[in-house]
Amino acid sequence: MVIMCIAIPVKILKIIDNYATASFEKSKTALVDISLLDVKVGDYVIVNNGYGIRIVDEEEAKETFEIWEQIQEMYKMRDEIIEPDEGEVFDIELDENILQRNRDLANENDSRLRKSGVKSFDIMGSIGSGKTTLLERLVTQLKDKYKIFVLGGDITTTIDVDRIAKHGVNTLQINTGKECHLDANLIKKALNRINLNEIQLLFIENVGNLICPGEFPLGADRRIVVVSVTEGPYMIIKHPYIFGTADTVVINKIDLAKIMQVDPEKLRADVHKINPHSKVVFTNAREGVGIETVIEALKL
Ligand SMILES: Nc1nc2c(ncn2[C@@H]2O[C@H](COP(=O)(O)OP(=O)(O)O)[C@@H](O)[C@H]2O)c(=O)[nH]1
Ligand SMILES: [Mg+2]
Repeated sequence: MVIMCIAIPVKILKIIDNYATASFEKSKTALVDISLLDVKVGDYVIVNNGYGIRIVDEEEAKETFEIWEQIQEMYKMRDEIIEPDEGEVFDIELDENILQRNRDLANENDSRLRKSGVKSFDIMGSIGSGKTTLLERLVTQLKDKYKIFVLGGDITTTIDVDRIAKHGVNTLQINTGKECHLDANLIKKALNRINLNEIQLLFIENVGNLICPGEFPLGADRRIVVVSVTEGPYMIIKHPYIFGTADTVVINKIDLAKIMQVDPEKLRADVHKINPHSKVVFTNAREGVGIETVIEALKL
């Protein structure tokens, strides 16, 4: 089977600093990071993971739109599920330059944080898994021992950082707009606004998602994934990439395990199948159960 990748260009409508609004598929608009390109209003741009990566001329853009329309017609007619042949991997277009650029910036963030003696933690997990509740518990227990700063990543709103700020620690919100993850560039910008010599711990709550954040290291010392038993028995085996990158996995809402008929020990075994070195901790973050063990796992 041949799988073709087609990148659909967007048309730049309005430029605000490093960002632009752009139109695609006739009536939809998107926010694009144009820091990699020198674009002007009216240009057509190929976008990958929110970054404009290449300017294309109008003729090429129109040809691509025509192909895209034909593909959509084909999809309308299709009612079967296409599966890869044995050993075949679907070609999901991910520009290696973007990922490499992110890794370079993550390394910069990492050395900057280390130079200032700041220990940093990237907290990932689905929406509602309990990331903010866990953070509230962690900052409550650790704030007398360490100077803590919390960065909150969300598509929009400051609800989570407001919850954490109530515990008397400094916070900063990063709104990603439409992006499903934080990236090292956003963290770099946030670090410019923090006096790193005045803090000892930096917690970063990533955008609620189990797929995208895995691909975008931020430069934090440790990566923590929070998964709750209410997400069902298959969340871990379905997302091997992100669990493969986690130093610590927090299995939360264990108070609901029986009701959900999910065996936390089975989830622990799933993590260790993917990542034998990952530490696994069971918590009920709402009631504060298991928080000491998380703190030990983080060596704090
Ligand atoms: N029963 C139970 N509820 C929890 C637990 N941890 C978090 N919650 C609840 O789950 C919901 C989502 O939690 P939140 O921390 O906002 O999740 P986030 O989206 O990952 O930051 C809130 O209503 C929390 O009170 C837990 O261990 N047990
Ligand atoms: Mg949250």
